[in-house]
Amino acid sequence: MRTLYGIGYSPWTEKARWALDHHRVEYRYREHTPLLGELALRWRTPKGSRPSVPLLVEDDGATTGSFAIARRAEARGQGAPLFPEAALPTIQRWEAVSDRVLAIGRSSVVRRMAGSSAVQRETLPGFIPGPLRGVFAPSAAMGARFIASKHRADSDPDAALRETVLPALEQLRAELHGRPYLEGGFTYADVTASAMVQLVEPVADRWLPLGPAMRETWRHEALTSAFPDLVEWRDALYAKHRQP
Ligand SMILES: N[C@@H](CCC(=O)N[C@@H](CS)C(=O)NCC(=O)O)C(=O)O
Repeated sequence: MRTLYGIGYSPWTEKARWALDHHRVEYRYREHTPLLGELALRWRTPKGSRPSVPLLVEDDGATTGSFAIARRAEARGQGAPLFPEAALPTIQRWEAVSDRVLAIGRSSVVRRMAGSSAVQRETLPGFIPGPLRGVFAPSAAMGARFIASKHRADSDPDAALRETVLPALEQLRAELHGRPYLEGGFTYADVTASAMVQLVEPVADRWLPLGPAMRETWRHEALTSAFPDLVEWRDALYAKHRQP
């Protein structure tokens, strides 16, 4: 059975799931637990690739990275293409920006996670029963620190937000210019660019469920006030193109 390993709150995992669902590719989803799941992740990752999720494991091999998984979904699945030839330069440009912005988001989230036992409890694996979640919360904090060191988290995520995220969102606003799509129709450029809006205001639980503490951790009040149009754009994309 085709299996996608991911992290439920990660926008990279969401990009891969969106593409797989768009192309109606069947798969089962398995949650990856940072640190605890590292050995299994390394074992499943193809030689020469960096072990990270999302990771798609199929009978004939494994694909790592949201972009490669989305392309694989397009090759395997059905429905309107997300990677039309003419849109490739736009898609690749926004993919690079999105990857950098999401890395800053991860740095910011893992830093906040390390100091919040509420977020730590929410991100523990589901099999840990309610009364024990407080006891196990520090293991989630260790997982967050592990991610920070493995992915070399920005030492000053707030500065990176100002210097990189803000201009990226302004650029997105300018390029959209009030239109529903970055290209003539819905493409992966919209999927990858809209993932950045998760740092502004996480999308509703209906699409990507988050615990209340994790939701607050992603959200940036100043960005929410500055970019309501991008939140509206992202929500309209989800309403039209994302199956719950
Ligand atoms: N460029 C990659 C980035 C993937 C990535 O950074 N994944 C992180 C998400 S936090 C991860 O795997 N973290 C868990 C771990 O490394 O154990 C993509 O598009 O999928």
